[in-house]
Amino acid sequence: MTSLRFVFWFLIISFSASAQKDYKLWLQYNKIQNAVVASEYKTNLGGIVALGSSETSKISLAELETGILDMLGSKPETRSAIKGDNNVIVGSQPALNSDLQKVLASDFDKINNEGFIIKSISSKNKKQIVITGKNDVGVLYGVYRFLRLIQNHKSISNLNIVDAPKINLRVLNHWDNLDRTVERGYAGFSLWNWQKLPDFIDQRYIDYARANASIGINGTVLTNVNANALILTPQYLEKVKALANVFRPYGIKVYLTARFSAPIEIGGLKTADPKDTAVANWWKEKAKEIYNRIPDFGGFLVKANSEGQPGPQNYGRDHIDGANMLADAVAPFGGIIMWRAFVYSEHDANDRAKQAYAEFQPYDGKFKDNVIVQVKNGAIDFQPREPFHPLFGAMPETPLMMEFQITQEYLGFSTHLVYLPKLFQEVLEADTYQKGKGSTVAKVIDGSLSPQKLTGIAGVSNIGNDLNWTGHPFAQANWYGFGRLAWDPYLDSETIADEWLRSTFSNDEDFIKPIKTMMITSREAVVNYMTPLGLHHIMDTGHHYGPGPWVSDLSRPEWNPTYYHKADKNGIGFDRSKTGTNATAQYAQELEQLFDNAQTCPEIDLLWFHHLSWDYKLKNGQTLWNGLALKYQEGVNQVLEMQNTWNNSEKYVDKERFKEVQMLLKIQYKEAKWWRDACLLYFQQYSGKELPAGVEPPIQTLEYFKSLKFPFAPGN
Ligand code: BDP
Repeated sequence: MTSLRFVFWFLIISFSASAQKDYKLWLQYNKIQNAVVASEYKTNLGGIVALGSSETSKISLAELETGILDMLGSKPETRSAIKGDNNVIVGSQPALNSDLQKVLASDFDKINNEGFIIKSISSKNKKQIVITGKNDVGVLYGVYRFLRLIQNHKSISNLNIVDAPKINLRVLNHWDNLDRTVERGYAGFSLWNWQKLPDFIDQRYIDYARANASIGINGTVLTNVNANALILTPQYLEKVKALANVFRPYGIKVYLTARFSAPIEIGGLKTADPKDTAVANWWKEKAKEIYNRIPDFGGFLVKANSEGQPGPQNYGRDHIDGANMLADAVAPFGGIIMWRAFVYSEHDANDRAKQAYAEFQPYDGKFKDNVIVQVKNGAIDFQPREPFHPLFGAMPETPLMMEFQITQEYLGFSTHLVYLPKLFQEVLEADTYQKGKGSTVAKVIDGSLSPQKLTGIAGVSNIGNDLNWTGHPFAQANWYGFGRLAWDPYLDSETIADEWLRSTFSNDEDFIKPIKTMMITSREAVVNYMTPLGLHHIMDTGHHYGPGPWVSDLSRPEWNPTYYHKADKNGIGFDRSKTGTNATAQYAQELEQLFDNAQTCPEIDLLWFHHLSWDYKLKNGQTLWNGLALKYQEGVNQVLEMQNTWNNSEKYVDKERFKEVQMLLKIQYKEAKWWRDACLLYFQQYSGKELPAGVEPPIQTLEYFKSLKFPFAPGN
């Protein structure tokens, strides 16, 4: 009996320790076992001198203390004044003494309001480390960066880090509904427990804010873009206020989605026409009401006249009328409007990829100062790979906000390991040629190409109430990586993977090296086994789970995968060149020419821009059919390799997370084969050709794959 009880408690304790690891994200603060590494830190960390008394300063101090305690096993002395040496002095510029202010003056000139300085200085022959910024949130960011250095076993003996975010609005978009379901959410239900708010503050809200602050995210849109007007009623605004109060000390502002027809639905008006005075006044009053409760409310995110959402066009007005009316309502309080450019219509016979550009480009320069236009990274919809959205190269007079999708709607949900910063980096590095060579998307959105009053980046959140937040332990890296790239869009995704792995799992080089390679490969793997060579949107419709290239019977043409791949006896691909829809003309001339010609078009985008015969010769000498089939196989092989790599890492990882990832990779492998077999069998009907050597023959029939139905696939 006693031994049984012992086993039971042992199981409970080891389960919770492991579960906590999953929960703790990249803030593990693992105890440093290497004595040499630890001793450098201990020498440098004699005491902490914390200046400032705001809530944010208290968080900075507490974080520093727990971080150091967990990693080094003892806490530095807290000193009320700078006595002796080897202190960490933590405080904002105004709180520093005049000597320090002088020493750091030129560094302060280099940073903006959210930036920080981490510097080893020697004052009166005493060695100190200063962590400072212009305000307390900057200091907090500095503290997290400092702790990451220790987490990653980097030296802190001679520090000189001066860093500031390059993009001002670094925002998560939660597609969370008021009933706690999450549109395209694969990690459980919404974190926001509206029923218990405002009185019950879940510890998770605090941990969420902390995780975001640690990577520099400074805004959160709490609600789905397919909005519900109820969030704007007093009852819900009280709840929003409670969340805003939790997030504020972490430097995070709250935003809401505004349903354009709210004046009718909750305001009792007969119209939501943006030119109607009563409507404009209703929004002004609503803004006042919100700002009374939440003085630093960020503003609204709006999806209008898109996929059935109401908008100004319902009243014969346009996006400018709608956005500017709302902009006027929040302007007196310093609020902003994030207006989405994700529009396409079933009544428009034009190529869907061209529609957002056609509609929005002529608006360049016409939005009010506090409007930023939010553009998805590609012209269709968060596919495994898309060429960058042509709007990024075509609206120099308008602030454009990047919208990435962190949740993996089209990339295997939370069951597939896909390291998205690799995708994000590809988009950010893409050259728009707007002002000649080197006009990258990153320079467009950070305002360095054409100066902008607002700069921003949004990521559609992959967070839910799953124990590990994101469903897949490695999906945490996508949240982390989004934050890091939002801070600095020029960072390398490999460096980010390195940081994340060290902070989340282990510093052992024998673990880091192969696992980093696995992460980096994972993005190309998903492209290969789902949509190689520029194919796109061939997922099963509605839920987007699994392959559905055969779907052709939906009422809206552009909801059918057949619309996108156009496979027939003559070949496959969407002709967007001059001979087709001429979508290539939406890009700068340099790119237009490059994309227009199949010979010069990058092969990764080949079938995005061209319809080519099955016998078309690829650069490697293979026919298109063979090349396509081999790509599908390559994707499957890559997942197999990922599995092997992970299996070899067992000794570096706690049991729980090791097992979780192992099981998930098994599912991914199964589903990669499903993708390969279903797509190849389907396309083979048109190519009429055998599978090339090296491609495993499918075990199931096409009919079998077509018969699979998933009425309860999550997130739909
Ligand atoms: C699509 C999603 C849909 C979103 C829409 C959007 O399937 O759930 O509402 O994007 O971004 O990809 O508005």
